[in-house]
Amino acid sequence: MLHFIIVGILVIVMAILTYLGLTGIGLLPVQASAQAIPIDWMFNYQVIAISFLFALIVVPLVYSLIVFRRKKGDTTDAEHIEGNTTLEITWTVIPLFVVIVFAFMGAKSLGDTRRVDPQAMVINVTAQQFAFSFEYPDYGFTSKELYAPVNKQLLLKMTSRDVIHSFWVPEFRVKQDIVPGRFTEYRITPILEGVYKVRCAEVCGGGHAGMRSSVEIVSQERFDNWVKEKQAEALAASQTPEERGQLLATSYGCFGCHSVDGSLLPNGGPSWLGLFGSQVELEDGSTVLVDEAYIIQSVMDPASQVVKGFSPMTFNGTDAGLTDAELADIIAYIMTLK
Ligand code: HEC
Ligand SMILES: [Cu+2]
Repeated sequence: MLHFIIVGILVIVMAILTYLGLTGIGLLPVQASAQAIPIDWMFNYQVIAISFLFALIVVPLVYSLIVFRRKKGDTTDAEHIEGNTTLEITWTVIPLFVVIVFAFMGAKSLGDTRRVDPQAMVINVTAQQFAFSFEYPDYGFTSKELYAPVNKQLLLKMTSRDVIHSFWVPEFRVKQDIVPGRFTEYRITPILEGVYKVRCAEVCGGGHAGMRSSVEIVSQERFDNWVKEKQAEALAASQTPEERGQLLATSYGCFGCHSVDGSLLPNGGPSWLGLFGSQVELEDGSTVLVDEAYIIQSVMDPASQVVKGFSPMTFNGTDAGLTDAELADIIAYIMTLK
């Protein structure tokens, strides 16, 4: 009886130490999603069960090895035991009960992680060897990284162009396969701002290890700004240089001083109509051909060349921070004004 009491105490101590050890080493990264909470809750009870079972097996084993070791010279047989019905019923019923309880807990946590928010923001995810891309159908652009506002459910509709991949952000806990020819859904509600990483969790070829994308969870305000930036980028990419040039000329205020219909604006400069390729007379009496080099010099260093009959242009491209690419677009636009 004394042995049972000692082993019982040792099992409890060992179970507690194992549990503290397992939780102390930080098995899990931060909880960055609402779904991580029920999953970690469930996981915690499993760690408790694991610690107890570990102690229940290892402690009696080691105790027996040490305490009941065969004495020197003792060659007698051990006692023969013919089964114990009470013990067998006990060790069948208790685990059965534990497994049923865990099944209920599992169903509950699964239900919590799958909870649907009808307001969820849809993002279409396409995986291919070896990258993810994220399309935002509500905003009309595609991004290489996943950017999302905090505290808002995301519904990722995922598909693959080639083989099976898997979407896994450890901080979100939930993992979902991405299968070609099929759409799989992944719901997540980020609750912690930060930069995480999605990694492919299904060996998908030679570049599998490098198949990662950044996942950035930000405030709603920063997300809105990012959307605006991305939309502007998408718009610029879909425009011709002439279209961009016209918009740039508007935003830099060129049209306050230059017309495009041949008229002269008060206190302005020459009209841009028919400007490109024409000959202009400068203040010093010389004549120059209007080509790209001349326009660049006129805008970036206005004092160097002043058109006869006009006061020098007060707009200075260099001071205004006009870039070479922007000026090239403006020139492309001026060239269309014939
Ligand atoms: C504040 C009024 C003003 C603004 C704004 C302005 N300009 Fe001018 N621009 C002038 C005047 C005045 C001249 C004529 C005197 C000169 O050549 O310096 C001129 C001349 C020019 C010329 C030479 C034209 C020719 O006939 O040879 C070019 C090219 C030009 N501007 C481009 C631009 C561009 C591009 C912008 C916008 C990024 C711009 N300007 C904004 C007033 C302006
Ligand atoms: Cu992959």
